[in-house]
Amino acid sequence: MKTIHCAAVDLGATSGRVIVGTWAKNKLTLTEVHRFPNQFRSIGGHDYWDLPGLWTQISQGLREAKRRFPSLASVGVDTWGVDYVLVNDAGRMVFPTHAYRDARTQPGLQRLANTRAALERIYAATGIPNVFYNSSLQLAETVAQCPAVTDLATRCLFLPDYFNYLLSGKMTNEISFASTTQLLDVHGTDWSRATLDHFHLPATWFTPPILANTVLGPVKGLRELAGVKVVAVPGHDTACAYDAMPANPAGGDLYISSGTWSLVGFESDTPVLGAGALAARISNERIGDGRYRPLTNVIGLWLLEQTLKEFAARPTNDRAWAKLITAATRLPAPKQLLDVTDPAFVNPPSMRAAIDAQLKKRKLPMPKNIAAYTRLICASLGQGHADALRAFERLAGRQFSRILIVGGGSKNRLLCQATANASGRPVHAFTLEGTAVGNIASQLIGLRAVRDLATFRALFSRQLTPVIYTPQSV
Ligand code: LFR
Repeated sequence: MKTIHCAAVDLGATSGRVIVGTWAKNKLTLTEVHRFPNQFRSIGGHDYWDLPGLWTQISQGLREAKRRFPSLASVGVDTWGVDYVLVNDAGRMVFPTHAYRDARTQPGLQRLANTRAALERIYAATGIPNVFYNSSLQLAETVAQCPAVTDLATRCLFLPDYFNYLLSGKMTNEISFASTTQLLDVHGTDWSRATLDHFHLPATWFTPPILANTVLGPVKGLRELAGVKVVAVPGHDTACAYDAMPANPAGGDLYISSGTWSLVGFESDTPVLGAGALAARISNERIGDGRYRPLTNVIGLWLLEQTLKEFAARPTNDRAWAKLITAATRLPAPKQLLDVTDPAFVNPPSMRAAIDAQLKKRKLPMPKNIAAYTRLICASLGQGHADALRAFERLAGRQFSRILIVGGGSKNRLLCQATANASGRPVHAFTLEGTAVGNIASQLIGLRAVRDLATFRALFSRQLTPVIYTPQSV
C-alpha cells in the first residue's frame, strides 16, 4: 500500500497550523510544519479578521509542507465556525470579514430572543438556537446596515469555502459549516428558505451544500502546489474534531472538543428538537456526511486564556503550564463555582474583572492569585461539561458511559479531573490535534485511501492510548 501525505490547514480563533498527516500501513503520523498566532483586530468599534494575513500564513505553511513532503497528495481546510466572506462573481471580497465576537449582533440577538414565536420557528426550521455569533445574525446586520451589499455580493463563502476557492478556483458551500450558520434546513441538506427570508438574506448567495470528502480539483492558486488536490473536508473545526474521536462504534460516548470553546455533544441519526432542546441550547450541527452532531457550546478555555493574559506570571511554555496546574490542583476545591453561561464572559475588555464582578454580585470571595483563578475556572468548566451531559441524557434519552476529550483541554489534567468528578463518568483524554486528524481523515476518504469514517476510526484508535480520569468525590 502506498504512503500518502495530506496537509491539513486548521485555523482556530487564537492560533492556526498546517499539519501534514502521513498515512502508511494503516497508521497516521502527524508533522506540524507551521504554526502561527491568530487574533481579530478592532477598528472604529468593530472586530475583524485579517484575511490577507491568514492567507499569507496558509501559503507559507503549504509551501513548507510541499518542500518537506514533495509527494504531497492533497490539502483540506477547516476553521472556527460561522464567519464568512461576501464576494462577487470574480471572487473579489466586497465586504470586510467581521470576527464573530463583534458586538454588532447584540440588537438582533435581543430582538429574536424577545419574539418567542420567531425564536421557536427558527429553531424548529434550523435546529440552531439563538446565539450571538450565528452567521444568520451577522449577515442580517450587514444587510440592514449596508443594504448596497446585496447588489455588490453574489456569493456568501464561509471561511473554509473561501480558502477552498482561493486554492481550487471552485465556489462551494460545505455542509458541516453550513449547519452552524442557523440557515440550513434541519430536516434536509439544503438551505431553509423561510429562515433566509426571515433574516432578509438573498437566497442566491448560497448554493446547495456539498458533503465533505469531495475532491474539488487541483490547486490552482499556489504555483508551488500545482497538482495537489483540494479536498472539501468538514469545514467546521468542531466537525473535524468529532470525526477524530476514537469512539466506541456501539455508541455510549459523549464527546468534548476542548479549545477556545468546549463543544460537548454526540453523534446521532436524528436531531434533538423541541422546547426542552431550545431551552438547553442544543445546537444540531452536522457531520460531513450529513448526519447530526447535537452539541452545546460551553465557554471553554477562552475563559482561562483571557484571564491568564492579565497576569505577568502567566505560563509561556509547557513546564510553566505544568507548574501552574500543579499549584492549582493543590488548592482546596472551590465551594462555589462560576456561572459559565454569563454573557459578560463573551468578549469583555478584562476577563478577570468580569469574573470578579460576577463573584462580587453573588457575594462570593475573589480568587487570590493566578493558581486560584485557574482552579476556579477549570472546576466551573468541568461543571458546565457535566450539566451539558445531563441535559443530553434527559432530552435525547441516552446514557453516556464515557466522555472522550480531544484538543487543548485534553492536556489540562485539572479540567479533565473536574469534568470526571462533576459528571461521575470516566474521562478518556487523547492528547491529539483532533481537528487536524479529522481533516486528514476526510482527505484520505476523499482520495479513497480509506473506505469510510468508521474504518478510519477503527484503525486510528489502535494507535492511541488515553489518559483516563476516574471520578473522585472531593
Ligand atoms: C470552535 C467553534 C465552535 C463555534 C465557535 C464559533 O472553534 O468552531 O464550534 O461554535 O468556534 O465559531
